Amino acid sequence: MSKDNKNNNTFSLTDSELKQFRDQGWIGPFKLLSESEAAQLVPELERCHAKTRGMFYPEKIEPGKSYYKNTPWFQSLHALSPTISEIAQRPEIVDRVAQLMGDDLLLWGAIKFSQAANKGYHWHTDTEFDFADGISIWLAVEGVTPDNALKIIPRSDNFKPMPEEYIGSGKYSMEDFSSDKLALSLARESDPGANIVRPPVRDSEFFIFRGKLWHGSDNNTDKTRHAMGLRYSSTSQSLRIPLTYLQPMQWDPALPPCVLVRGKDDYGNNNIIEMPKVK
Ligand SMILES: O=C(O)CCC(=O)C(=O)O
Repeated sequence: MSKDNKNNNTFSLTDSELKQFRDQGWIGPFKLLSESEAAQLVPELERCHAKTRGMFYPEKIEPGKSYYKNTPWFQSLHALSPTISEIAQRPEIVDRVAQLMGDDLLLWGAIKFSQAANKGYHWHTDTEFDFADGISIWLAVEGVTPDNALKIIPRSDNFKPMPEEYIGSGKYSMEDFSSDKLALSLARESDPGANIVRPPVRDSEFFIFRGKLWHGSDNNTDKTRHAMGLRYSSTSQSLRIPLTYLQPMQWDPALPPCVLVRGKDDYGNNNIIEMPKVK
């Protein structure tokens, strides 16, 4: 299976962007959507997310059972919507991601991240990226300003222990990790120069970050804000649906739907689907 390689990317990264990504693990913001596309994306994310069970980790995992045979994974909205799939394959994203990860690329995650007023998501890393190298995109869709965008800790992808290891050991709870102060003080045990950064994205713009960076969110406004997360990996990786978010990991027997967005698949490790067509 192959898709046209595009060696002369329209959206080339500058030397300083490449250096920032190498040194800090993130770059952006970059413009993606028009105002009307952003407005139409919110109901589309809601419509597709409603077809999933939402964020779900079974309390007791039955060996061999697939929890995703009949219900789509909440991270697979690209497989449910031609609109979402098309946005996730735009050259504004794929040209840049290909420069960071090579030309044989899969899109394997599209997620709705909505946070109501004064809500957020505790500091964490995405466990999927312990087992598959990859890149995340955070696209601001509605109600996002540089003051309530996703927070990251640059360079933290190799910091140990990770939040999940602290939580798994029982030393801290998820609620404890809502605190910037705690996350930063633990990150500084790995790197005394660590800091929290909010990439200055506004609606319709995205930033790119290494999948394993520590990140968290808080929406300190009185309105819901909407974002979309996208995930990309090289075709050499083996992508799986986690049934847990703490070690030891367990995986669903069903493979996540992936779209080949650039290049070819020489590995056959993944469940590659045809892109849903825009009607
Ligand atoms: O936007 C949020 O609130 C959470 C985002 C997130 O966890 C992610 O991008 O992986």
